Amino acid sequence: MIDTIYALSTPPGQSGIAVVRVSGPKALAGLSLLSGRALETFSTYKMKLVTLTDPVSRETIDQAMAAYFAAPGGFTGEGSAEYFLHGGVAVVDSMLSALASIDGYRMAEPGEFTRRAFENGKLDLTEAEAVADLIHAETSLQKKQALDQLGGALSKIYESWAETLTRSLAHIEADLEFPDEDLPDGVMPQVVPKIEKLIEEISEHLDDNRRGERMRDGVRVAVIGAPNAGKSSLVNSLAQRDVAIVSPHEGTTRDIIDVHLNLGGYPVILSDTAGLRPDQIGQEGQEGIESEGIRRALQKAEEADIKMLVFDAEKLPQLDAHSLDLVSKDTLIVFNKCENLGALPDSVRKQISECDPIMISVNENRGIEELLQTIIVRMKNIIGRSEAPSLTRQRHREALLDCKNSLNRSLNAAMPELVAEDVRLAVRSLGRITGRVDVEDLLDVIFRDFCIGK
Ligand SMILES: Nc1nc2c(ncn2[C@@H]2O[C@H](COP(=O)(O)OP(=O)(O)OP(=O)(O)O)[C@@H](O)[C@H]2O)c(=O)[nH]1
Ligand SMILES: [Mg+2]
Repeated sequence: MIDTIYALSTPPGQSGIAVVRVSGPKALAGLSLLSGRALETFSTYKMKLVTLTDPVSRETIDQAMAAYFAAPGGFTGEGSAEYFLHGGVAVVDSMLSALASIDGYRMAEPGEFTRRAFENGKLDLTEAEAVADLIHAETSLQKKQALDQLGGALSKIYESWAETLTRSLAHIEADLEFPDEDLPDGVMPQVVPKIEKLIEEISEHLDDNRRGERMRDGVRVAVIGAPNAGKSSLVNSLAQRDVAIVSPHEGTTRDIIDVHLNLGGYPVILSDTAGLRPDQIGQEGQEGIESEGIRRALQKAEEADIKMLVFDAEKLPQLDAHSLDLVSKDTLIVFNKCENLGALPDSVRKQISECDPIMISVNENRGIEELLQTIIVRMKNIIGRSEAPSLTRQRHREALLDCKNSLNRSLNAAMPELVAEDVRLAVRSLGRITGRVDVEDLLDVIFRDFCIGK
């Protein structure tokens, strides 16, 4: 018999209400046992005020609201109960220990409720992943992406592709078995254009600048530049809190400091880095720490979606040579400490001619809003252009690439039997994204990322 699982679904600690969730064949029996009421008292989707009593110690646990969802309703698709308790530590503890004492009950693993919903066909895999994304969403746009995916936006695309392929496969197989005299060339002339069109659609879907993944994980913005240019000051100003140490000494920041921000609905990981000081690179001892910091800064710059290069306006017309080496046409150039600067000298403009620099003064809070808007516009260019649903995980990308490879192979296959085999493999790859085909090996990996109680 399947275990009945339970877990606290709200965060541990004090709260107004704590929700404990139970799912499995004994959900209703447990509700009846703890409340001392007959099974028939409870009807599906109805809340009831109950007094819960520990079946072993006979101590009162709490006066609580309880709801029952008969299978196949509710989230998991199996019988389930939810208890809305007073959110105190002792109440929750005694509830969990009472549940543990019931025969056939055990604590749920992370993500196990959602896993059961998947296994009972309530959600496909992309929708189950969207549940985790929705819980982790920190910005409005992340939330929108997760809700769209939960609503089946991705499933619909992959299922329609799988359906097109399955239909083509049926035609090929029918022709292999019962060749049609009226079609001397077989069905391939009809099937090939369909496969070609699908390859094109999959390529377009894949060529999305990793939009969905960036929206899920955050756009990476690295703040780099010479020591003392005011990078940490700028990061603190954008984060609106003191995350990094600021000092008049060069080489204050040694390690990377990542801050997660919400800029205009876009999730951003802003990284403060060590000032680039070429004479420190390759140094040993104390200086070696700075040297390592610089190495990490350069690596961060390399990996970033947006490179923000900060120059010290007080040093003009001198431009830090090491920073200049990192300028490309996509670099976002910022001059800080501009409170006393009129205009940029022509010689300086020439050196950064491809870029449109932004003049700011962190100390006087000038130009920060313009800088913010510029960052947001750049992020829109990177991830926000299209309304089409976008894949959100590397796993989706790999399966789509497999699918595309099989389809490309099918176009060059020597015999219709081999075409059929490749198309069958392509359908399987799509099925692995939504979980329609054997994905047992994937499940542990996917549901491990969930929290307990979901
Ligand atoms: N005049 C002026 N000084 C500033 C401004 N912004 C920062 N500073 C000062 O510049 C100095 C260096 O600032 P930091 O933010 O520590 O510079 P950093 O680029 O992070 O330096 P490192 O971590 O050493 O690479 C501090 O004394 C700041 O107070 C500004 O807009 N105007
Ligand atoms: Mg710093």
